[in-house]
Amino acid sequence: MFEKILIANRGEIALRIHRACKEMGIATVAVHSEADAGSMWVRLADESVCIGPASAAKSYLNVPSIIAAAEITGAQAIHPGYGFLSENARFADIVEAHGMTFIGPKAEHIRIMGDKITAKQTVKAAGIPCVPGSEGALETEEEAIAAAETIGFPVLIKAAAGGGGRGMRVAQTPDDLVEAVVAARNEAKSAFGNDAVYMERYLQKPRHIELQIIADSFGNVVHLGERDCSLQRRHQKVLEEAPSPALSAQQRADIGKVVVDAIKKIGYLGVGTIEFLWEDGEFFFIEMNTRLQVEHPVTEAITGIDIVREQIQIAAGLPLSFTQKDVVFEGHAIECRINAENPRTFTPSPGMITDFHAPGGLGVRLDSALYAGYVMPPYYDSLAGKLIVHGRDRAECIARLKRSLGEMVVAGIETTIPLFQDLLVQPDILSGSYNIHWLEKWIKDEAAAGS
Ligand code: MV4
Repeated sequence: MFEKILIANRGEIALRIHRACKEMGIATVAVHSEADAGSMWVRLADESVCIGPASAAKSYLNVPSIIAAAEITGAQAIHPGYGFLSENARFADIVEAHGMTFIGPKAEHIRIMGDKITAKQTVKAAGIPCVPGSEGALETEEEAIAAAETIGFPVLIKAAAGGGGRGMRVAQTPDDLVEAVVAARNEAKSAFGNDAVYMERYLQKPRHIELQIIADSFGNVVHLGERDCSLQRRHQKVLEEAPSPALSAQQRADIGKVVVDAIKKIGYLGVGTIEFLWEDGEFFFIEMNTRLQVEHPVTEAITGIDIVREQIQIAAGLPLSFTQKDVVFEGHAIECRINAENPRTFTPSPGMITDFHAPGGLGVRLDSALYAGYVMPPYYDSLAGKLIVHGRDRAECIARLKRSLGEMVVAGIETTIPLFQDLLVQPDILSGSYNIHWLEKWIKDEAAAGS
């Protein structure tokens, strides 16, 4: 087992990883930018190294600086968290080339899944149902027209190097097609330096349901159930829950088996999330994430499994601590991503936290690095904390979530806490009847009503 792990990330996830390490008796190295020098996870870590100025490009994305920090502190492994370098195959290769362990999948699988075309081809060949679409990248207009005629309109043009919604264009009719392909290709080129695009049938009202899997180096693969992440704004998840209100136990078991068998065939290692669109009872694969996800705590809440601990154990060559039959789903969990933003305009609201009080009680978890006196910096994402609440069922979970939000104090900046308090009285939210478009429509309607 590792004696020392360098955490190549910041904020709540750096603290989360630090916590798992300390409980395992592993020393931690925090790396931080100049702007994060006074932060909680730096203070709690056993050692810390300043890796550069505030800008992420010069600090948290600065590979030579991070590798140097690992070498001077003698870390045996690096945990990338999520975002930043967590899905950078070159970084994974460099870490391993320096004799350290990258706590994550093999670089080969990061590359395969990072290209959305090879990702689909790989998982489809392994038996996972995908959205009907083009075989590969669209090279010519004629190919696009032929593919669209086979798929049927409306179709969606997507960037192979994309994800998170960038470089996507819908074509409702044949007249829109060429323009949609050209626009998607141009955006892909400027955003990713790669203009490869592909086509899929456009699903009009799906839910976003993702399956958590974990695989060790002995061929054991287990799924930890699903998370419903349909409540998104501009491709940013706002609220996630497990299990999905829409799935039956049979549907969960069925897709779980298909995915576990496929992940075994692929030879995947570590934690991973298979993203589906779910519409009219059918699953359609869209992407696979080869990292620990922001919303992993809702899965931890209903399974009682420490996913980061398992991830570290797997990276150290140990087997999973459990088998599929040991995984029992208990109750319901919901996560609110609380951002340092105005709750109506979503304008970022960095600044000094003048007062802070975390909610507590049975089934309440707040993953946050905030404290009274902390200055929320303007240089990074606006996530201030994740409030994860568990209950014996969805109704109890919602009641507890509302109570927790009411207790929480973050003074000195604006946060999206009021957004969640408004959401949690909406009939569609209370009944779980929402799809991927629900939140943006509700926000737009609220703004129009001048609320
Ligand atoms: C889709 C889709 C409809 N049909 N693919 C958005 C980002 C990326 N994860 C894939 N996305 C979508 N792909 C087909 N064939 C709709 C979306 C989509 C979406 C997906 C999940 C959650 C929120 C979303 C918001 C807008 C569009």
